[in-house]
Amino acid sequence: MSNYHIKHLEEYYQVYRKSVRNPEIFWEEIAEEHFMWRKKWDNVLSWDFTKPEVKWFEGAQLNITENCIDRHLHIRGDKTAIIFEPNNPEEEAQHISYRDLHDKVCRFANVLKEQGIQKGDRVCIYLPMIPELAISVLACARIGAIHSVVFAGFSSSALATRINDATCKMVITSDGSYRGAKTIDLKGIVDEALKECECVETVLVAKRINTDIHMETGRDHWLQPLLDEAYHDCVPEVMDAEDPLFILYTSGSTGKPKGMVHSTAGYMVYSAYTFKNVFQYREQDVYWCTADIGWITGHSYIVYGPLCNGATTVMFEGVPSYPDFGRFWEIVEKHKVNQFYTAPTAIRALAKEGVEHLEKHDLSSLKVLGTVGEPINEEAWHWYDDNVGKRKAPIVDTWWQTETGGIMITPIPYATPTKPTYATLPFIGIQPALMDENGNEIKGNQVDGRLCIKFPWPSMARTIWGNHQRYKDTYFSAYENKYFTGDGALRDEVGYYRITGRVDDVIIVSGHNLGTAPIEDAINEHPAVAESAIVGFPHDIKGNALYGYVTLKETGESRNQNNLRKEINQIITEQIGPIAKLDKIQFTNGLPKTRSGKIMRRILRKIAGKDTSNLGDTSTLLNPEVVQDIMDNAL
Ligand code: 7RM
Repeated sequence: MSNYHIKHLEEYYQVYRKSVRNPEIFWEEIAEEHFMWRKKWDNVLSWDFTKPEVKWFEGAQLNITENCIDRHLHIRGDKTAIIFEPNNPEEEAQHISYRDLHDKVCRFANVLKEQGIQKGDRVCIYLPMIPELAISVLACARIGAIHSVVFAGFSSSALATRINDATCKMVITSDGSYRGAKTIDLKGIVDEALKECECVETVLVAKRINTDIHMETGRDHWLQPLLDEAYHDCVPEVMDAEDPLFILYTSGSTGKPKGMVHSTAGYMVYSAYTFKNVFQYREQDVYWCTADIGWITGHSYIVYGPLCNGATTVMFEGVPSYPDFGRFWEIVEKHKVNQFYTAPTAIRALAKEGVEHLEKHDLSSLKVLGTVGEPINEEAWHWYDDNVGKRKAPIVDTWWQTETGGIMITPIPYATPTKPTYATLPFIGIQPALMDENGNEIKGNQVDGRLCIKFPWPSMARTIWGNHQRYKDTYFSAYENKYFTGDGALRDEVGYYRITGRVDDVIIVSGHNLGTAPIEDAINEHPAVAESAIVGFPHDIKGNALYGYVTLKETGESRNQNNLRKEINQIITEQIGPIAKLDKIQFTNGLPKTRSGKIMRRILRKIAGKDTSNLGDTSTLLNPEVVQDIMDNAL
């Protein structure tokens, strides 16, 4: 039996029991046998959820890029590490071997050093899905700089907030990006953001679309000439196990985005171990995750997890609909993809286009299909199973979060029998708990509650950058001695988990987490707006879409409502990004509020979802008359 590679259900149960009964012995063995350490740990785990403080492999020293690259060189130096598939199918794919990757990461790391970046400095990476993105992430890790990747769909103002929060010294970007038939002026967005960022000293610019762009003298440098000049080897910085590896921002239900901080050793061990098992990766396989590296899924399951296992990982620059809806299947056929990992929203969008695109391609290489990001509905699950996997490739519905660093609840393919819409069983070492309203754990099966985790796992985020108190308040205060996920879940008669969705004011739209508060703040900046409330409502493709209730100031002038709607979405696009635009905007005379002034979102959610047969208890409403009015004018 191998604890590192689980292949059967009995093995899963055995290893699971071991990992829970004796977590320290279990994780020590995994860490010892499958990774490269400069120095071993003094202590496997110390933890205290009341502070909260968690340390894994304390005293150990390592560099994660040595694990992701160097250690593979003598056994698989010529093996392809990254397949880059460009936006335009006419452009040739690139195959970057482990040896090439070593060269590229080392050169980039040397450029960072020459530009004054040192261990512990924060570097913001704002790049499209081109090889420079993965390479710059690894180059930071090589020298111990903390990367903060910002998804290149975020607006200049969202980018500025994130750069300032982490006081980044450098931004790495490109002249522009391709997205389907469109090009986007990324450098222009960076220039706009940097008007508000005093901390940034240097901007490195990769060439992608070859447009003529502004280069600020003294601040901006083209990347390629610096890489050409740089030395091709770079001694990895020796890092402590608990040194921060990266910051990644995620939306909260209130306030500014939270910079989740991940540490080095625990993150490495858990992302690699989950990758191996959840995707049943074998040496010759080609693995493809369609996420963007700007999200945690890309960090853990395009870059770190796969490379740590010496895998071949595909990086796709484009979108599922360009040049047509057959693009994903064309790529699967072209690169003979064995494991394919995507989001339910993409599956629904593709299902809507019918099966004719699928039928044109040979998908027989597929062995495992994955989903992540939001609950998958039954229909999408079956479409995926029947048409993509032809009922031969198990679907792993993987539940996890930016905060958890790695997959937490998931089937192990070919071991765990799958069940549509169920993420099924906790991964090795994960101890979930369902909690009731009174803070008690609900034991037994066929129950539902709020999902918590009651024991630390190696890749949990260690803090929120610059705000440990908020980390404690958000995740460790709702339930004593437990990590609270913000999700609701049910456990069926055999102990399988089904995630039912967020129980807070985070709305997941097309797999992207959006907090209602920042969107409302953006809308309220419109001079005609008095106040607003955002809720989610069910949407065929996006899962949820946003419905905004907006009360206007009494300015006396009557404005064209459609123009106002456009202006409101324009402000949202500028402040957050197009992903946060509202599908529906209803102008209201007021918002339903409790006596303490809290907006009753429950009611607004029901109206938006056209589910008004029972609005629940409305006795605490201060202004019940607005409810009827809102219902009468609902969109
Ligand atoms: C990996 C990622 C986290 C939130 C999480 C859930 C939802 C993610 C699933 C899911 C149902 C799933 N990180 N979520 N995976 N819900 N089934 N398989 O998505 O930080 O961006 O989002 O996403 O609500 O709390 S994330």
